[in-house]
Amino acid sequence: MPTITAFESSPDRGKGHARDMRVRWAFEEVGQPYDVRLVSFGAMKQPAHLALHPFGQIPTFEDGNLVLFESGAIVLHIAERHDGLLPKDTHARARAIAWMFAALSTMEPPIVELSMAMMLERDKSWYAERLPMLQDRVRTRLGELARRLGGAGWLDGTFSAGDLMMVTVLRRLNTSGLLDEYPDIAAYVARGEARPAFRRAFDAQLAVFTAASSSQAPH
Ligand code: GTB
Repeated sequence: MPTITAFESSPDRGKGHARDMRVRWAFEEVGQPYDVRLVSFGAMKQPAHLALHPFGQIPTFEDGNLVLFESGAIVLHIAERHDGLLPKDTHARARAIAWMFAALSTMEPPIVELSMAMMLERDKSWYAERLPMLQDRVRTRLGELARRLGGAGWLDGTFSAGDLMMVTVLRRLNTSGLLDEYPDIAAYVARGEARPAFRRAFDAQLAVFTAASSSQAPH
């Protein structure tokens, strides 16, 4: 059974924003059981974990003697080895992979920049001035994505790994208020979150947070 790593105690308090969520979701979509090894922030920077992940992060993936890092590479590996996340048609498959890259390299950077600022920079003198600029960079991408998506259910026909990746990236905006400005995108994210495989993955990562917080609660 493949094993992935995830935060022992996720800073998002179980909201499913850490990048193990997309890997869990991919496993659930294809019906592949998996194990999870939880790692602390300290352990991530120790040699044993650095041997799996050169940047000392989660998630990692181990299956037999294959070790992978980078959530995109892990999801692609799962999608290539199981039915359900990539179309059989060669061109449709290539387009689904292009959407995975679009999610990771076009949409995710400005979204992460905004969410990091909202998490870590609120008390800084520059925050009020910087925030609208970061929001507008995200709006530009959301507007472009909304134009392509229109009222369609998924990005390119049937649900694929491209949608899985895009929905996990867009979810990071859930508390920003920006998704409300793009109803087709908000509906798209909600559609992804309503999939039974998403719910199972979400509940699994939430259970880690719930168990960690109850074990730390004063007795
Ligand atoms: N490009 C890599 C990938 O896609 O796998 C990025 C991996 C990554 O950023 N991992 C993060 C990590 O291990 C966890 S997901 N960080 C620890 C470190 O770098 O020392 C990023 C994340 C963290 C917290 C929240 N949150 O609190 O909402 C959301 C996302």
